[in-house]
Amino acid sequence: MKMSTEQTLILVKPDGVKRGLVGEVINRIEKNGYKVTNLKMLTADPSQLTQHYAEHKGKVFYEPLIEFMASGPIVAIVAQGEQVIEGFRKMAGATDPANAEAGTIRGDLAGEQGGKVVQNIVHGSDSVESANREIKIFFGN
Ligand code: IDP
Ligand code: MG
Repeated sequence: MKMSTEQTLILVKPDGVKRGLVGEVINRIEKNGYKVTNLKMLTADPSQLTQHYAEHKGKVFYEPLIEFMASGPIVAIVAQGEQVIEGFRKMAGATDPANAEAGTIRGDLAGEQGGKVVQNIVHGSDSVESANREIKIFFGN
């Protein structure tokens, strides 16, 4: 089996912070055997968000997404572990909370948000390249 210790960028989005789910998200990260190696609360500035979500520019949900992500404090977390990138995305569940399975963060905790896909509690990097790029955006070099 291929071993690879990775780092990923996790964001607890403004809905997660407002609803008091920071501890719950961190607890799930640690319970799954991953290590938190960096952590901070911030209100993201527009340049961080446009860089972070550059791949979505032009999509219908892009503007609402940027606006939502700037609407309140977020918590940025670097987590490390064996295949943590894919592992955390499995823990997060499907992008649309309505499709997210029970046992996932979005399935368990974002189900009651009235079909607002944008408010799905967490972000997790989707590849090694994305993780490196996104960690720089929120934690610098
Ligand atoms: P991911 O967060 O599961 O990787 P992406 O497709 O990268 O999903 O989308 C980034 C974020 O944009 C999502 O987490 C969600 O907040 C928002 N989003 C994605 N698709 C939609 C949509 O169809 N409507 C509203 N918001 C969306
Ligand atoms: Mg994504």
